[in-house]
Amino acid sequence: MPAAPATRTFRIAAIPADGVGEEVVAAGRTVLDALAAGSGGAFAFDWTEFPWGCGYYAETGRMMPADGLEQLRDFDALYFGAVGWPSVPDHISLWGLRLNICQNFDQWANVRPVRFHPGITSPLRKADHTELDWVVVRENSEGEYAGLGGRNLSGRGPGNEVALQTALFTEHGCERIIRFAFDLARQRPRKKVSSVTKSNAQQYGMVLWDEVFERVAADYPDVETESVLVDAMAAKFVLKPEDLSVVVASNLNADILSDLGSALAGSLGLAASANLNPERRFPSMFEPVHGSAPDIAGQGLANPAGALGSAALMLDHFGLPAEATRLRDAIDATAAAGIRTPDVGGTAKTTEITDAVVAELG
Ligand code: GGG
Repeated sequence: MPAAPATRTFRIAAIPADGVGEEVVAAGRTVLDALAAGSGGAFAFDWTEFPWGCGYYAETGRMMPADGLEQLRDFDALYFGAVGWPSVPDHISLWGLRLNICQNFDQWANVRPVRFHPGITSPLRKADHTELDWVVVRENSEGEYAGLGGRNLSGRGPGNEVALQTALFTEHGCERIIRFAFDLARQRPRKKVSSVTKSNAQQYGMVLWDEVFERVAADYPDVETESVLVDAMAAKFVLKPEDLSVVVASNLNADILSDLGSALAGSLGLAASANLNPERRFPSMFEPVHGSAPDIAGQGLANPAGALGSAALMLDHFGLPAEATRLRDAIDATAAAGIRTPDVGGTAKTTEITDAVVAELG
């Protein structure tokens, strides 16, 4: 009798958090469980769900428990939804949950692929643009989101307040994310890295970034490079998208550019992302780029494609690239068959997309 394949069980912490996060994480869990069920016992997922977020904040005054990081530390991965709800100031919800996890688990590389999706209209789908296929690599541990600064610095009271928001750039932080971008570019058909700063106006940290980029680039003579100011890069995203492959930028700049990129692909709802701790000392976190979308939350209208694409990135991380490709193909086939949510011109509900992707997976 042939031996049954050994089961690899991946322990995943699901943190749907707020708004549409619940709907898209549920979609991702259903699809991943369907993949596991079809794997003939080769792999399985063991889920634990954590009810943290703005609802938890209303009950406890915290976005996650004091020992929340300890509770998450030993999982193989974290699968996150979205954070933010109008009842909680955005900086409190973001720092209390998502940024708390990213920074404490040293998830310093945020990988955000941007590409055309079959059957989805993009403002860029013009005959003279061959393909849209980039990866935005976002520095995810420091820069403008280092959390440094202060309020009430003038001491002069209301109406005269002075606040300071400091961006932190370390040579180590710049070098590791830039090397990550070059290593990624080497695996892609177009071996090119575009570095983005605003070093003409921000003359300390971003000049350091530019210098590190130039030094690291010398180690990758096979990779084409360019350094572009962020305002010019925003224009280039729209006007010359075919000239890009890997785009590496600081925390804030890449946050903004990747939203622009996903809108150019057709919708923010499409964009997937991975917050990686490449050393694997801590769990990495996979989440759609979009936020909690209070305007459509709870109505079954959320596009699960970003969350499903993030699940595919998690499969890559688990060393299951063939399964990741199957999942991406199933997402694309569903959209190409006209089963699409309203943000991309359809009428389908979140659960209908989920069921159609599961059906595509066979
Ligand atoms: N799923 C992504 C999410 O919840 N984003 C909310 C947000 O405001 N993020 C800011 C950031 O990406 O740093």
